[in-house]
Amino acid sequence: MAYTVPKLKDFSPEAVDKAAGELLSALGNESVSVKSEADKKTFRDRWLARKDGILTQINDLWLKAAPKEAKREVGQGVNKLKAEVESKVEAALAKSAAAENESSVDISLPGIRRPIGAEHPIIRTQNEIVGVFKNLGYSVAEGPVIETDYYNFEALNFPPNHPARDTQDSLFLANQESKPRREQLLLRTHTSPVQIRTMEKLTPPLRIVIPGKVHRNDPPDASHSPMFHQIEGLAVDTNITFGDLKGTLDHAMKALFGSNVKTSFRPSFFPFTEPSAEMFVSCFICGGSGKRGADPCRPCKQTGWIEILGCGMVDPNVFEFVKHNGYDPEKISGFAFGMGVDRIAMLKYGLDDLQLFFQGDVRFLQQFG
Ligand code: 2NL
Repeated sequence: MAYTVPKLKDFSPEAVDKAAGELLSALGNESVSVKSEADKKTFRDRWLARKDGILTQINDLWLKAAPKEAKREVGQGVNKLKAEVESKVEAALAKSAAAENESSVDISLPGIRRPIGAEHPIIRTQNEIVGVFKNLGYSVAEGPVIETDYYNFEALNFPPNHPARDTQDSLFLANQESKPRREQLLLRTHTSPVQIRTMEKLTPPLRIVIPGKVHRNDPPDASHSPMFHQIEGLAVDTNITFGDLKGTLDHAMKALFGSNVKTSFRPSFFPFTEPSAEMFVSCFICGGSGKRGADPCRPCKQTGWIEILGCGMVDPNVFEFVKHNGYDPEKISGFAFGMGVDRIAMLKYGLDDLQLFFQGDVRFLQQFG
């Protein structure tokens, strides 16, 4: 119930004091809920308005109504009470003004700029390559960057003493010596472990591409980095042939570098494919001539050809590790390929220093916005 000023029957100092106490306590309660500008006006008018505000009512109901002999003392009490009410109302109004300032926004301040970044040129190149294979119906698979020796080497047909298994070439995690070799952890040196992991999960036919970060123990220079990016692909089905490999990769290179590039395959070796090949594309800088005007073409070293990826038919020894999931090398076959995204991005953007990608210099990166 809202407080109303009572009429007094007893005008003794004690009775006036008691009524004053009740009035101040009502004022205290009401001042808590004063928040908005409208609240403030209502609150101020209720207590201080000259016409019928509570202070005016005190004057009428307590002072003017007091009998002659009590007037002096009631007057003193009422004056003291008026002063108190005025100062409490002012304090309540000031307090709610301060709270309002805290929560309000100063729209004259400059805004916070949140510049939109750009796709890193390596990721952009990666997405373009992955996109070409997606259009052919390939799925995208990803996997862990920290791998076991088993997935990174053993299941990929690397012999036990292959140099890549040495710490000279691969980055192993510390304190692994007590574990059996196949459980030892290292930073994956290629994305191939994800192919094995995917074949363990999905039965053939399978068509996947795997983009991701890989690590090797190489000191950084203009063409090396201990961290770089790879995209590998794998197609497994009945009757997959080297002709399928050539047709697929020839199409992919034309989609990436233009329909007039030519492709060429030269014999090579990888532990996980047999036969294996390196694929070259005719130089899309000089058009295959080896020359730029009178100058030698640098990206292809005047040969007219650029080595772009490694590939081959999946070695039956690799399928043996996932034979239990439908990959019987007597029944199915497959091709696989792997390419370095960073090197392709360098060729695409005409860079001669790989390190530019990793230094985070905005003057370099802004050119790709
Ligand atoms: C390169 C060569 C290659 C593969 C990667 C692969 C994976 C499995 C089985 C067979 Cl599970 N092969 N991957 C095959 C040939 C070449 O990469 O120069 N990469 C940068």
